[in-house]
Amino acid sequence: MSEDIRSRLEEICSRTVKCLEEAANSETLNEIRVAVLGKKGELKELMKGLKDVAKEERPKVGQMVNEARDLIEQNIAMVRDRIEKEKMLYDLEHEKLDVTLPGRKAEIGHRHPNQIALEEVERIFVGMGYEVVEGPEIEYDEYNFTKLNIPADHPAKDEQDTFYINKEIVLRTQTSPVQARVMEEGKLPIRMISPGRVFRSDEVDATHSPSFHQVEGLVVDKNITLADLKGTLQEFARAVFGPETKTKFRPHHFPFTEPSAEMDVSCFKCGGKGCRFCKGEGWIEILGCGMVHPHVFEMCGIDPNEYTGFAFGVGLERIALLKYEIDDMRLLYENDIRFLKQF
Ligand code: 2U9
Repeated sequence: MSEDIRSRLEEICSRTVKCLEEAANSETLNEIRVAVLGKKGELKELMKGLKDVAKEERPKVGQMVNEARDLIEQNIAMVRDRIEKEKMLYDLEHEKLDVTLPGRKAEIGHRHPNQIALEEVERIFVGMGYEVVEGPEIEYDEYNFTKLNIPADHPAKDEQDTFYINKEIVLRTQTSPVQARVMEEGKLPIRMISPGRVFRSDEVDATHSPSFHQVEGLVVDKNITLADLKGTLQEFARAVFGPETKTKFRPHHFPFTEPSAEMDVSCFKCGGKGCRFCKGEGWIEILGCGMVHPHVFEMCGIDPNEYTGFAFGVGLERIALLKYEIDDMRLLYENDIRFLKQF
């Protein structure tokens, strides 16, 4: 019986070695390995016959099977080596790398027009000695409205205009609460701008969005007057729209400033004569401003008899739209690469 197994083993070994020699790729090699050494392979099948072998002969037969397995495994390793080398040589010969081909151009990002406008506004005010301060987008009603002298029955507090998280917490509708917090800290004088995202419950159209950006400014010191406000904002307008820019202050109303005004700049397209860009007016509205209301000072812990100050607010998108002559605000939010790559 053991002689019978020996001759079958010899036959399996010589046949397998011959097949391995002819194997041309790793798939064939694997098929051979599974057929002979696999769970249902020829050697496993042969081992099933071990039960018919006399007990004293079983160790000898077991050793013969192990030797046959070792021999086949060694041959598989040799052939795998040979196939890998052949493949490498083939690849080296056939895969050609043309080092003279031009590289692929990487897409380089662009600053968003809002970001360009913001950096310009920051540069101008930092140049005048202002600090840039940011604050939370989710605010207490108290900081967003009450401390800014906006009374409970003011229309801006309506749910139609403001996003409420709950009765006391809102998405800030302006960045003024940042200034209110700085005033409360009590370090005077103050010369600051606060840029950031604000939220109003507006429908989306070419000039409105429920989320946009503002830059607000605040100066508080002894003897600050309306002349300081006018001089500062005039300087700002000339830095943004050119040295020939004229400014005009029209009386207005804001609850947090008294007196209040809106500032127009002479149209930088027609120099003030009137054109399509300024809708024939010669002037373009840019920002709101005013002297800080004494009530606001009191609510933020500053004595209005000792200190005065001015504040202003400008929509960042408005500056970006005007500067780059973009006629629809929605373009600023869509992040279409064809639009953004122009800046
Ligand atoms: C404090 C006191 C006063 C901030 C001001 C404006 C005028 C203003 C608008 C511009 C366009 C909002 O984005 S917009 O719609 N803002 O007109 N903002 S004065 O006054 C302050 C701020 C903080 C403590």
